Amino acid sequence: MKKAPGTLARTIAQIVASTPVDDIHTHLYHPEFGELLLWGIDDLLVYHYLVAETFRFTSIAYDQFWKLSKTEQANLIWDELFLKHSPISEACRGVLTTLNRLGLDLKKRDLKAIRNWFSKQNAEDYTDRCMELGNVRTICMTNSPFDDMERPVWERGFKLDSRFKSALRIDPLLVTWEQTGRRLVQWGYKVKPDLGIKTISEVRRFLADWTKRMQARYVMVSLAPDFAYPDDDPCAQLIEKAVLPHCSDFGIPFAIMPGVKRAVNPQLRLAGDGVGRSDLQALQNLCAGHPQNKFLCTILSRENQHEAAVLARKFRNLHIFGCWWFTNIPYLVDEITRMRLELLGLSFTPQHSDARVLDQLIYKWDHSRQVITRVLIEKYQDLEATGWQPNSSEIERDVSFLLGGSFDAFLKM
Ligand code: RAT
Ligand code: ZN
Repeated sequence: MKKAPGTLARTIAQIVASTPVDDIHTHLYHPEFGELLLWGIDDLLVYHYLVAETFRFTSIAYDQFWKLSKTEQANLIWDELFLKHSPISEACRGVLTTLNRLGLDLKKRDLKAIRNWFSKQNAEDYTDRCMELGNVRTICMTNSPFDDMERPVWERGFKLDSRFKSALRIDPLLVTWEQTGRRLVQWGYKVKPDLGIKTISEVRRFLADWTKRMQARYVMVSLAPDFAYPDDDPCAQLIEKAVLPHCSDFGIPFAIMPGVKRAVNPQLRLAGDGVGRSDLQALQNLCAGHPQNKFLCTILSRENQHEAAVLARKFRNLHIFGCWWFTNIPYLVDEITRMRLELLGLSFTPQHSDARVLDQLIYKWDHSRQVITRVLIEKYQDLEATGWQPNSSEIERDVSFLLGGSFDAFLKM
């Protein structure tokens, strides 16, 4: 029997909305981590994406802004981005989607009343609420032994809630080896600047200790656009001699995130990073030269997206994920997801939230699901036009593969 027009689209929309997602890269923490877990209206407003946007409208000196309290910064951001201009950017819209889905009244534009509502929430229950509203099943944290607030929590030990997964972040180890080597010495690892055999084995001991302590699902680094591999610099040498053997020993992927130009404008602090096009020859060399290793990759520049998807066609030890940071805007999520589906079928992970503030789970997933739905409707309609009729259990299977299953299968591969 022929389906009524619109049925397929409705089925897909309903399935995407109701399928829980495994969020594979965030900057969120379990409430056990105390102040490291950010949530609530002021943290939503001082999100570094919004800080960068605010400086486009105000002439306040950078120093003066940083001297303000969090509430004062939030007030200024609310004023400039929400009251004096319409909050059209993706990051602004995100705050509104979040508040709206929480049931707050936006018509009054009353920041005080919103703050008042948040003051009645507590971190544990609010975590459940945000995960429920975002329909998020698991949250993968970004865990750094180099973070002085985070390290003691791991050293003390705690029982991790099974909804929270961890990933070991090692930027300082690879990007600023000299300083980091000195820290490793302080922590009892016998390393020297030269990267000789003894040093490499101590770096591996460090990676093993932290992978075990965190039960890390993968090891992760963000890299500058000029990252080259192979190379003589400490970053490439450490990857080759310590990180890759470590990952293959533990059977976990190495996630590389190329394309970030750190501190393009240092006065903006966390908001001051930029983007550049990467030479993906390095990624090709990694995948081709280390077939026993698995690589996860998300790339910051739009210009690299097509080449990355083609590389994933060539190397099954490469799993492409997410529309990262500056590419997480509906316009580019649409383009990138469409292109990846056309080149890779379902063998990638379309999105991660990169949420830094718990509440952002709501909007990041709401907005991403909207785009994924739109693209999938078109793709399944194209199938239908050939006479192949996708049924709802097949669509459910596919969507759950996209929202975490494909990543899981890659981890188990
Ligand atoms: O998206 C972000 O919040 C960035 O500041 C970065 O944290 C980025 O996602 C990263 O993981 O380096
Ligand atoms: Zn991130």
